[in-house]
Amino acid sequence: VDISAVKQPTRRPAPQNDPLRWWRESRFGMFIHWGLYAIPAGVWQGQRVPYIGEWMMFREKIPVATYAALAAQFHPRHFDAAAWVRLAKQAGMRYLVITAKHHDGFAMYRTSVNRYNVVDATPWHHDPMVDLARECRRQGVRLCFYYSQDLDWHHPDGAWNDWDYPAAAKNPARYLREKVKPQLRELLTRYGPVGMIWFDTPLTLTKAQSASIRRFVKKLQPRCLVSGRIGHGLGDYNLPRDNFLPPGRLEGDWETCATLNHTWGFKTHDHEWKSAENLITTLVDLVSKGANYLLNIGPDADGVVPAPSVQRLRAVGAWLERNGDAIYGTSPSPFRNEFSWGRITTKGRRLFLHFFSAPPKIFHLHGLRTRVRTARALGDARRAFATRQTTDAATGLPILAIDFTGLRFRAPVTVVALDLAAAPDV
Ligand code: H79
Repeated sequence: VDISAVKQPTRRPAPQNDPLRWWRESRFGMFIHWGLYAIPAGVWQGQRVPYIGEWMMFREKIPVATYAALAAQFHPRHFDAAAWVRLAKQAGMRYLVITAKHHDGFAMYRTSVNRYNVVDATPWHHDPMVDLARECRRQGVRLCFYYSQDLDWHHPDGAWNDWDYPAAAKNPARYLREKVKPQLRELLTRYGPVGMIWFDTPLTLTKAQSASIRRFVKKLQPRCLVSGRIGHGLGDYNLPRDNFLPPGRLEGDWETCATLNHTWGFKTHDHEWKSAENLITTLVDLVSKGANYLLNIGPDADGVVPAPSVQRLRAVGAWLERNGDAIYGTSPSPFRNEFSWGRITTKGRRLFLHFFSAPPKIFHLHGLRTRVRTARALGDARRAFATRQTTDAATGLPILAIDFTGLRFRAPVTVVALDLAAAPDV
């Protein structure tokens, strides 16, 4: 394996009071899509509706009155905020982003703006965000709210419902004034500190309108982050498209949001789950490229998280339990990002080699100029592997040889930490 190092620009260290700091260090978060769409769960009038579950209303052009009637059936007897947050903790996720209002316009929290919300319109009469806020505080997970600021298929002035409301009559400024801002005010004043508002799908709002939403958030909670999909480059960090896995190193702050199967909102018949191995290597890959991983669960209408999701998240958590040092608070290494054998992350004076398969007995890493003190596998610190640093006579490039005799490779990713005499230089 030839691993010639190509120098990459390194990220500037964040000042202590940078509001992005917790988010950068977290690297792994839980996305939760939960709303009325969990009731039809991908099936409408006996037919399976293609596409993601929470887009049901749009796909079927369901009239507002018909869709709103779903609320009468929403009574999630198994909702357990403590269990959801515990699952996030067990998975090693450090923040949680839940749909406070998705494109269907239904508020999953107590709002005074209208009666189209989980407290007033359902037999449950309960605000789950109160419980989640309490549990996040108790268990040490950052609470964040997803809020669809542009698409709203319920409000006459919201974007994209032209089957109930003629597009020509829409007044987006009125929608922002009557709904978006008053509801954001509620989310930012009633649940304690909010880590971020996760805005989504900018389609119609102008730059001035997006900027005014951003200012509104920051006025209420100056340290609350604003996701990249506020639009017009006004977010605190960048979001590629849903489920996007970047081919290489990214500059700046990024987050990939992704599903566990093929939908965000629960669907009865989507059983194609990504494997735990896939999730772990994806987490490593994203972090090595400078992106956070925001991984979704879609609880059903009873509040139950699908068992395959639970099982996979726990497997990721078990891996992070041993290898979290190589993920949390790390940055992409100054090396080229993708290696045939795996990935590299770095933190301070440590370089973490993430092997996707067992390395050869004598492994070579080219280009590292910094002296290596020790090489140890994470989760098995007893054994230090012998290292030797030389210079390639032909190219003049430094070569590090690591003798991996006795290394026990544990699938899917085994991490070897290199303690360096200084921050890595290539
Ligand atoms: O919340 C999840 C999705 O519901 C949301 N983002 C994640 C986090 C999302 N919003 N929009 N999209 C995903 C993609 C929208 C795709 C579209 Fe289309 C392409 C809208 C219009 C063209 C496909 C074709 C859907 C409707 C028509």
